[in-house]
Amino acid sequence: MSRPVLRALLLGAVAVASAQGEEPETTDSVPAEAPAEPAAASGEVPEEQASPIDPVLVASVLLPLLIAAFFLLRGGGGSSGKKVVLFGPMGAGKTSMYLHLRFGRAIPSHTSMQLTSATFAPKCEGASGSHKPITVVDVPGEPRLNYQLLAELSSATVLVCVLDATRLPTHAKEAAQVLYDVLTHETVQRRAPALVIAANKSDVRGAASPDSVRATLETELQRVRLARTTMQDISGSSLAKGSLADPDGPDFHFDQLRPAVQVLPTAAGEAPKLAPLLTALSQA
Ligand SMILES: Nc1nc2c(ncn2[C@@H]2O[C@H](COP(=O)(O)OP(=O)(O)OP(=O)(O)O)[C@@H](O)[C@H]2O)c(=O)[nH]1
Ligand SMILES: [Mg+2]
Repeated sequence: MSRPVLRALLLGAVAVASAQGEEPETTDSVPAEAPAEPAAASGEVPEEQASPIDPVLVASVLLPLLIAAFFLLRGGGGSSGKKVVLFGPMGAGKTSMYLHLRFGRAIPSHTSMQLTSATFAPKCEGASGSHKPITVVDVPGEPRLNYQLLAELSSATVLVCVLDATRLPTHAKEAAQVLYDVLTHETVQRRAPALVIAANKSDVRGAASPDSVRATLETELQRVRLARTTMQDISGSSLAKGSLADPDGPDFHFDQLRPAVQVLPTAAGEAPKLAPLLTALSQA
């Protein structure tokens, strides 16, 4: 994100500098019929021949721009600009995941009633490579707070839909509702951020496999699609051809989405089972 800002700052600096270097044609021009200045008659150098650049003005404009550019080049924003948004049904393990990535260990959590966000270098024992700072947003699963999720979409780089793989039938239904809202959102269709499905609580015996999570979610998303598009037909809304919101398209499958969707088994409390998620986040 810093590159366009930096480019804008430097262009601004160049524009200011060149504007200061230009001849002040409009303000100082003298009409052809104007009488000659007395100074010219007396042989003195005319005032307007001197440089029109005011060094103090130029310095006062350029200095703040150059300082800002310096800090941006150093990465003074403290973040690579990557923003990861954790969302999904209540009790799936989003806050547990957020806390583990932030503090590097399992920390007990309970239902969230407000969004949490911070920029940090994620910690996860056993995850390979160094991890640059990223912004992680933990959105509560409470459906009444869905508007908070939608507000995050326009700046998200990676969307992580977390669900409880030990409660697949319920969680797939709930996740499909929110995934439909996300995938049909205008900004997501336009920007196409990466999507990861975290089949969480894979440490528990009987947790559904990633393949099963993928297939169940696809079925539920197709159901939500049919229900919602029928409602849209009744309300007369226009439908984007070929998108998830288009009921005439083929049955929904994640492999219709670009970039490719990953479904990963995770366990928020166990570093080795969180490491693949961190790898996916750093590659996205
Ligand atoms: N066994 C197991 N339990 C987990 C895991 N992740 C979270 N939990 C537990 O599941 C419960 C809910 O976890 P949270 O992280 O609070 O869930 P959440 O998704 O943030 O829920 P909301 O804030 O309500 O949306 C807590 O008791 C966690 O300890 C996991 O991977 N394995
Ligand atoms: Mg939470």
